Amino acid sequence: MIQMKTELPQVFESFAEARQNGFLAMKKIKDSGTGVVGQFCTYTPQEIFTAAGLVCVGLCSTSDETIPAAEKILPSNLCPLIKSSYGFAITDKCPYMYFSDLVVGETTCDGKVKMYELLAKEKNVHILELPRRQDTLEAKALWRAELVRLKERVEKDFGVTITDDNLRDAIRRRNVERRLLKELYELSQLTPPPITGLRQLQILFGAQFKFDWHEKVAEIQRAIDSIRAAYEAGERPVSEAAPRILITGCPMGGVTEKVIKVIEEAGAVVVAFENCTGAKQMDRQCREEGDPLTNIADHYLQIGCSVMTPDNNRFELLERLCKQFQVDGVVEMTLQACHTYAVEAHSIKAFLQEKGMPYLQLETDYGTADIGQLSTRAGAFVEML
Ligand code: BJ8
Repeated sequence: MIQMKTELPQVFESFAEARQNGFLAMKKIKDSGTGVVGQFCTYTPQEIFTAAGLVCVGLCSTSDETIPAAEKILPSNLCPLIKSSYGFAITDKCPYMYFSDLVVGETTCDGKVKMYELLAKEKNVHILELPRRQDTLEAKALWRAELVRLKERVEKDFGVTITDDNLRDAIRRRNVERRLLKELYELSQLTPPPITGLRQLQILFGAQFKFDWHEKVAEIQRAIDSIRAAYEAGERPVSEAAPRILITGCPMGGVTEKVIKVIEEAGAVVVAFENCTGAKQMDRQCREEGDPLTNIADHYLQIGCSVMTPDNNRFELLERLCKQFQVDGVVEMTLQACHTYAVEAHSIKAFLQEKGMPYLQLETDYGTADIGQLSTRAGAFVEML
């Protein structure tokens, strides 16, 4: 087991603490009269809400607490992320969902799209039509038009006007966050890395529940400084011999931290996250010069995800991160019944094997019953690296 000794500044709370503290902050935001937008997906262009003076919060749920309630309506053989998120909406158990004045979803996977139709009976929902192609002029034009439609909806619902200057400022702010979070996770390029994968995930996951931009960037900067200082002072929380793992696949956080735990308990260390909790969001900067809405549209449309066809950007990022972080093996986490990631896993495996990169796919759900089995498979994988 890898020991973590580095003293952690505030942004390094546990998942539960990060969400809990975020709830309190969200209550204050609502009390102050600020509007809140809930989002489910990395394709959601946060800059539009920031430009409108709104706060946006991630609604993807990460526990099985509300799945039984959701299964009264949704089929049980559906992705746990969808069931859990819907369950939190209908039971009012997620304060973020409860406080959201507008919920934005995209036409990503079929399960989410149909869930949003049901959610629209409970909440004020706006659906963005996300193209499945990233490289055609038609797809780019459709996506930009969808962002115009979203901007107009936000202006109408919240009684605000969003100017180009507002959008430019929002891009600049979000770029600062991306740059800092990237700087933070790139610390794990070091050998040995200065933090465990679990800690890295906690930072990346926790950062989304910091709603004051100035406080958030200051906290991330403090985190970077303290990790660097501890490392320079000789702290080595991870063994130099620990095999270096990259995580890809479905979004992670909350209960799925079990996947990181079994890998690190087997003696390896997770150095990079290619998935939506990690590099996928932070790797690129949004262009700041030129038409801001076109820049935002172009930026988000290029995110690699298995809902795209072809999904070249995911493969490109994966290959680049493997080299950059000197990865010894890739673990893909797929959630049960996530067809797009499960089918694409075949191509990812072939792609990596061609490059001589060991690969393991772990399918899981939001329960804890499979921890023993995950542990056995992760242990065998780490042993052969
Ligand atoms: S950009 S990964 S957040 S779509 S809900 S696809 S797990 S069956 S979350 Fe996603 Fe946006 Fe892509 Fe990221 Fe599968 Fe479940 Fe669908 Fe899911």
